[in-house]
Amino acid sequence: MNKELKRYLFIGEFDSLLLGLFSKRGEVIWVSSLDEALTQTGNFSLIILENSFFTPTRSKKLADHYPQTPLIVSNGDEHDEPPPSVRFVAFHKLLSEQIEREERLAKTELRVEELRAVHAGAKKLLILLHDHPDPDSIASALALRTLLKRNKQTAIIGHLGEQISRPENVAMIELLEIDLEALTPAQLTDFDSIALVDVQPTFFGGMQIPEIDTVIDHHPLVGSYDAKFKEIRAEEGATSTILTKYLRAAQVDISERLATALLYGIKTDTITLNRDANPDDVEAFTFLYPDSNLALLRRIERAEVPPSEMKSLGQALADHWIKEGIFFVNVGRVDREYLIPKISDFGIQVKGVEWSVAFGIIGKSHLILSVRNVGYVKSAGRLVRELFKEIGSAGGHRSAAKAVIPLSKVRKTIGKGSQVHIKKWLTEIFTKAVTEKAEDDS
Ligand SMILES: [Mn+2]
Repeated sequence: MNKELKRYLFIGEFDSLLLGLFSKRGEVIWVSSLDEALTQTGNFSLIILENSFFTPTRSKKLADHYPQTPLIVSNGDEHDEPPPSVRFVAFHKLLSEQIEREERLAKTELRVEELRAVHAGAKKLLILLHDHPDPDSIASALALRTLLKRNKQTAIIGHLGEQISRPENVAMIELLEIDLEALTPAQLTDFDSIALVDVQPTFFGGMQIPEIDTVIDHHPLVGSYDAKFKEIRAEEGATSTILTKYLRAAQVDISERLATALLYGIKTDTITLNRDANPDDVEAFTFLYPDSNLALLRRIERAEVPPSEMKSLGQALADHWIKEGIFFVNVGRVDREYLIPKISDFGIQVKGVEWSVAFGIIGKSHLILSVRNVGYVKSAGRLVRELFKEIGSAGGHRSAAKAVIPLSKVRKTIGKGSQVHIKKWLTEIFTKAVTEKAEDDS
């Protein structure tokens, strides 16, 4: 993505600030007479005439001399017979958009420089993900590694969870040849710099993790912590969107592999731009799309579900009930955690349902809940935090959230730990929370 060199010819009276802004985008030549304008060498990308300088004769001479160059008159006035090849542009409008865009890019580029400086001295960098790495987190890690001009020797992408099992994620890692390491907490001290993407330090709960240098995430800020570089953008649908903006601002070449990963990251986190997506996500998606390998993406998305799991899926769906517009599913004991969000996604499609709550028990030790809603009701993330923050880790976005609660805490809270009791308890607290009048919900 090499930017071609732009050359601008300004003729007439212009503010120096405006010329300064254009000079960031290319070379600016500023003259005050037609003779000067006609004696320039080389070609221009654009010729901009100031309103009072414009006459049909002058513009004709310019058009003859620079036949390849568009002429813009900074004038919103109507002309009876505008000469061909001259565009009268509401220049102030065009300019304000340009200026905003320039400012945004310049600001983001400065952020990238800050970020690079934070990790510049590190011999061994760790890009750490949450315990259940999903496409958004994996793509963001790849993007960060590219942005920091590092490779798999100088920047490890790791997580503290189990081996990855969700078929689509396994396919993504295999087909895009991404090296992801399952680490133990003790190994964290092997690195002299750590960056978190798609997760924040507070997610790791009471676990002792070393000092974190960088946090880049789109989940709402949870708790307080220190980091040299923090970019928390809860308005974005995916961390991949934040990293795509960084790569664009820094004019980094995005390989097909990286574009495909980022596109998939945005796609899964926003359910193809349907959930919690904002214009930035759409823009990043549109930008990445032409450079992505769509055939490969289809292979990732079509990842096979093991036949043994069809049975779990069927059994799980059998144990469902609907109350107050909430679709509940007790998935029961499962080996593969990804079945729970999968079933929750399915539940929100049921007619008349506004909420979907799927839950199951993993490893005989934890109750996992996956919550979805239709988007125009209370925030799912806030709701699960309010319900479970005292007894487990809980959080998420407006329409998708998750909670992980140790079974010991469940027993302490409700006195019992059987599935019958858990079902009753969750039905009660969710119907109450969902139907309760919202005090301050945004
Ligand atoms: Mn994410």
